[in-house]
Amino acid sequence: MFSITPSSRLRPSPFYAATVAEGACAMTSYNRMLLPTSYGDPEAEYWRIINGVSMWDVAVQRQVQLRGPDAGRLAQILAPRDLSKCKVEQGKYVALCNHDGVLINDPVLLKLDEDRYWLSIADSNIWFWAEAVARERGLDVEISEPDVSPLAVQGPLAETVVADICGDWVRDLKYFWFRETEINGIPVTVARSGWSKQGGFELYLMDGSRGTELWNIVKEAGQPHGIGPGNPNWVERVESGLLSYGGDTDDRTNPFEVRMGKYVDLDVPDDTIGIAALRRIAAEGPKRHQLGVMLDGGAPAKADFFWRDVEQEGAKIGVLTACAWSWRMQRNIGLALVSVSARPGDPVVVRRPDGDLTGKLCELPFL
Ligand code: THG
Repeated sequence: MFSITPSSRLRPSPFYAATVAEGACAMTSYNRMLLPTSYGDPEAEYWRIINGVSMWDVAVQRQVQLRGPDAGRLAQILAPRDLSKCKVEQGKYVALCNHDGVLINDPVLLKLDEDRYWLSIADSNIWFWAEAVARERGLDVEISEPDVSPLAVQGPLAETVVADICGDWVRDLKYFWFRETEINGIPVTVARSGWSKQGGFELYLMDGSRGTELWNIVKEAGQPHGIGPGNPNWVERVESGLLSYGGDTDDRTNPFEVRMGKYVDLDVPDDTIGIAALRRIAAEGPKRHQLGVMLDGGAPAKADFFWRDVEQEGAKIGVLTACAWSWRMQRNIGLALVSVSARPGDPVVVRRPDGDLTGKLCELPFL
């Protein structure tokens, strides 16, 4: 159909050569990089994550490093979640907001040291934001992008594979905790995390010249367990209700609307960006909420109807932000951002040019 024109604006992932060699055949854009999204057999890629183990190039989850005496202060100013008890080698999922309480990114924050943090970001430029906030507040902290590129190993057998590579200590890592180590002399940070609910790890490669080498080590260790290449899996993430910043959010979405309220602490210091707005929204109650939509019909619907209007009795109540054919549920399921007046169990119509779909709202996650 078309190809992607190479450009020095599109930063290559250290795993780019390896993913092309594996047969990557579809890519999407994310943080001004390319993210492999398919190796040609979506169903096999899906079942590998559900039943086995899969490896993904997620170098697009770029790191914004905060370093210096005020790094911790800046982290707390940026993130409306209490970080005062966050330990070195611990990570936390945080909802970065602007001054109006609008979600601008949902990174994993990693505390590497008392004076060094990474924000492992979703698809928006937090480097500019962190830099501007640090300068405007007169903080003693340096913002940079370190040479760090995550490789995800996900699925029920991921722990076995990563333990074979790194040792049994990885089995004791708690969710979002991490440790720096070496694999065959390659510097990596190993974290128990990843964008799936099937369990797994992320190996943050800290030497971009060794991507193919690390890829091949993981591939070889995973061979006995049927490892194969995959992607931040769209179907699994809809089933599990994992948020896609920018995919499920618009330019006025706040964390309470998209089930991130549990990651917001209203008693963080008053100088945390957006906290005044978040306190007000929490008191008033959000106007929209994210629910699932269980769609009728027993065949996969064409997956081209994102952000379609969702209606109830002929009136628009919100939008469908994602949709997938669930192989486990054998039906089309979607994520919707709808008015709080719409409740689980309500029948809805999803409007699309090639035919409306009917369905029912439901609680998330699906599975
Ligand atoms: N790993 C790393 N960086 C990332 C992502 C990742 N940056 C971008 C993007 N993903 C950030 N978004 C998410 C969304 C959800 C989760 C992690 C990152 C996640 N959520 C679980 C949930 O919602 O159930 C658990 C959260 C919790 O219990 O604290 O894991 O994947 N490095």
